[in-house]
Amino acid sequence: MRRCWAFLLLPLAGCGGVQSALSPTGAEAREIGLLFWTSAGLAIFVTLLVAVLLLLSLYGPAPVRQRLASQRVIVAGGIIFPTVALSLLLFYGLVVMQGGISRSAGAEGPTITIIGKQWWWHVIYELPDGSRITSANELRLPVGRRVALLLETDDVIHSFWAPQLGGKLDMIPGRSNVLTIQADRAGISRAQCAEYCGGAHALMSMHVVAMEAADYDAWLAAEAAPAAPTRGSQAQEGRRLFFENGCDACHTVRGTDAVGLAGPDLTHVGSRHSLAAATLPNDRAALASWLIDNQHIKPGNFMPEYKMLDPPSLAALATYLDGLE
Ligand code: HEC
Ligand SMILES: [Cu+2]
Repeated sequence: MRRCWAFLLLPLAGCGGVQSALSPTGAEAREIGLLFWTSAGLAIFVTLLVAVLLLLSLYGPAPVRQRLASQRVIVAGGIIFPTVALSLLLFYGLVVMQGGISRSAGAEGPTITIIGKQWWWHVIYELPDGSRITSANELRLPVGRRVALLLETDDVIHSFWAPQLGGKLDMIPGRSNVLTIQADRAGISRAQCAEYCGGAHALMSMHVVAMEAADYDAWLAAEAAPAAPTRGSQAQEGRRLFFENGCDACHTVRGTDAVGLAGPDLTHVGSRHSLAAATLPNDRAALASWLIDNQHIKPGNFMPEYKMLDPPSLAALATYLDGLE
C-alpha cells in the first residue's frame, strides 16, 4: 500500500534534464531559478504556518485559542503580513526582470534572429561585418558571450523558451522582441515553442548547442560556407532527384540552384542534431522516413509526402541530404 505514494513523486522526474528551468546552465535562467525557489520557499513557509495556526485555533489550549481570536492577530496576520510579503516578492520579481532588459545593452555578437514558422524555426546569424548566415531548426551559442536573440514570426504568435538558458519570450507578428542569454558551459539543451500555434505546435522544438568560443567561431565559418560538394554516385543521384521532385521550390541549398523559402534551409542539414524541429533523430533512415511519412510523423506540417519514391530513390535522397554537412 505504502508504495502507491511513490507515484506521487513521478512528476518530479520531469524536473531534471535538458529542458528544465530547475537545472539552469545560463546566467538568466539562474536568476529565474532563484526567484522560483524564493517564491516556492515562501509559499511553503506560509502554508505550514497557516496549517499550524489553524490546528492551534481549533484544538489548542483555551488561552492560545483566545489569543489567536484577537483583532490584532487578524489584522497583522491577515492584512499586514501578506501585503508586505507579496510586495517584497513583486519588487524582487521586477528587479530580476529589469536585469534581463538592461542586459541586452551589453550583448556581444553575433546577433541571432529567430523567426517562428508553423512549425519550425528559421535562424539567422548576423556577424559584426553585417553578413547574414541562414540556418534552421538548431540554435548554436558561444559559451561566455552574451548573445541577443531577436524573436520574430512570419505567421502566428509563437514563443521561444529554452528553459535551461532563460525565460520565455513571445514571437509576435510585426515585432522584434529581444531576449539576451548567455550560456555558462558547453552542452546541448532543448527549446520548445511555448505558445500554442496550431496543429503541430507540440512538435516545434529545437536543440540549443552551446560551444566553446573558439569551436563556435569555427562552426560559424563552416555554416557560412555553401553546401559541401556532392561526392559519390548515390549522392549525385539524390541531388538529381532533389531537383526532379521540386524540393528546391521550398528549400534552399546555398551553392546550388535551390533557393526555395517555404521550408527550412538545408545547406548544412546533415550537421544538425535532429530533423523537423527536434521531431526525429538525424540519420539516413530518419531522413528517408520523413520524406515518405512526414504527415504521420508530424501531422499537418506544410511539407507534402513523397509516397511515390521507391526505396533506391529514397536511399539516394537520404544520402544526398546526409552529406550536406
Ligand atoms: C511545399 C514545400 C515543400 C516541398 C516541395 C518540400 N518540402 Fe521539405 N519541408 C517543408 C517544410 C515546411 C518543412 C518543415 C516541416 C516542419 O518541421 O514543420 C520541411 C522539412 C524538411 C526537412 C527537415 C529539415 C530540418 O531542418 O530538419 C527535410 C530534410 C526536407 N524537408 C527535405 C525535403 C525534400 C528532400 C523534398 C523533396 C523530395 C522536400 N523537402 C520538399 C516544405 C517542403
Ligand atoms: Cu510555435
